[in-house]
Amino acid sequence: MKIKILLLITLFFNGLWATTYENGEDASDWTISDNRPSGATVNSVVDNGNNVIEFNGSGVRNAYLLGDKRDSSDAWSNDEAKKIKWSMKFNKSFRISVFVETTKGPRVLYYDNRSSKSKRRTKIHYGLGSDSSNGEWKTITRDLESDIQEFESDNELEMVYGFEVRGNGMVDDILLFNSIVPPAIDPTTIPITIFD
Ligand SMILES: [Ca+2]
Repeated sequence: MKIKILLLITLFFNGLWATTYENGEDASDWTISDNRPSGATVNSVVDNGNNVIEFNGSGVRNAYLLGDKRDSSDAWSNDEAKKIKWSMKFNKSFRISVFVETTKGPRVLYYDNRSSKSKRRTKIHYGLGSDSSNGEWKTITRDLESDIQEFESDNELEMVYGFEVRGNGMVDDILLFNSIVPPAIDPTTIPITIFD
């Protein structure tokens, strides 16, 4: 038992359990994937003393992409993680989409401030409730494979490609991980893998 505990701590500090794709300090990896209406911006800003990514445009009519929607040189192409975690602050409508590959083909999981959930063709929707856009920082953790299997019990997650935001607001600390739940501390303060 002692050996197992030590192994978990070692994995934790070697960063094998999670990959951070955003810590808020550099917005240059983001692209504006829907720039109509024009004028949308994405920047690294300081909020409560912490670097975060801020999206400023025409609300949900603009979109901002990290990674890619499909396999490409920009895509995360993470075939190990089954879960995702991010922090966000919105005070109006938003939509966060996670683009993945499954054994049954590409899927988009998207999360917003509605309260329903549904699946239409390759798109799977989960509402996080109106409280998710109350203007305060929220940390969202989703088991992507479970979210897929709730609608497709015989499907499996194969790869995660990227993350898209619609809406005016902020995000921070986007990471993919496996079975160990990340601690409630800023993951940028521990030596985990940073994806450039
Ligand atoms: Ca940060």
